[in-house]
Amino acid sequence: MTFINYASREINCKIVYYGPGLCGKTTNLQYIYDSTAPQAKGKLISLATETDRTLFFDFMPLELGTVRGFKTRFHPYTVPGQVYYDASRKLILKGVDGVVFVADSQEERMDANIESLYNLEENLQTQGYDLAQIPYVLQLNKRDLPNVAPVEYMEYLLNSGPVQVPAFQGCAHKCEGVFETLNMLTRLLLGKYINKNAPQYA
Ligand SMILES: Nc1nc2c(ncn2[C@@H]2O[C@H](COP(=O)(O)OP(=O)(O)OP(=O)(O)O)[C@@H](O)[C@H]2O)c(=O)[nH]1
Ligand SMILES: [Mg+2]
Repeated sequence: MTFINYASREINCKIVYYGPGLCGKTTNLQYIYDSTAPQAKGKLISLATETDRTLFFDFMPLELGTVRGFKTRFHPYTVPGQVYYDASRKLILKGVDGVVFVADSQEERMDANIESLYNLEENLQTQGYDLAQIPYVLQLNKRDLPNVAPVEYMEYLLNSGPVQVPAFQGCAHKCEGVFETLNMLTRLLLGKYINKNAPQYA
């Protein structure tokens, strides 16, 4: 995605919510949509199966105001988490600027979390991206459920690479942790691109 347009003074960022099936990616986007003022958002487009599983993606444009004279527009997408929709996940990652990895905190979903994170790294690599170089935030979702793995254990499994990323606990279906996660990613994105590329506009 074209990131900064100096002529029109616009910043556009593509954000992708990634993670295993049923971890709560669509729920995050749904709550962002429900809690955002009408003038700041476009239509939420969801391509879903009859059982509300994401078939291709969810998408919703968001305007988050002006930063140093630049209009900031975010374009959050979710991928379908089910293993066999890998071609769609690859397509949706094209032009990505930032990633939210939504992990499912239920103990029995740890293998699925690891597999999905590995799948993310691999799909980024095939397109010439490196997860370690991309603004990236982790959300440990479904913390309200009784059978969750300890946070420290999940951090060890999913966030102990060379670069540790910000991690937030969430209950997306109650909107907890949803905006904390999104705000951190937008801060990382704007920090990375505005500070580096546009100091003359400060
Ligand atoms: N208990 C609990 N349920 C949640 C939470 N977040 C999402 N859910 C529920 O989990 C189910 C799946 O959520 P989705 O947002 O559709 O999951 P998804 O990651 O988009 O799934 P795919 O589209 O198949 O990849 C729904 O019934 C949500 O209401 C949470 O924090 N706690
Ligand atoms: Mg979904």
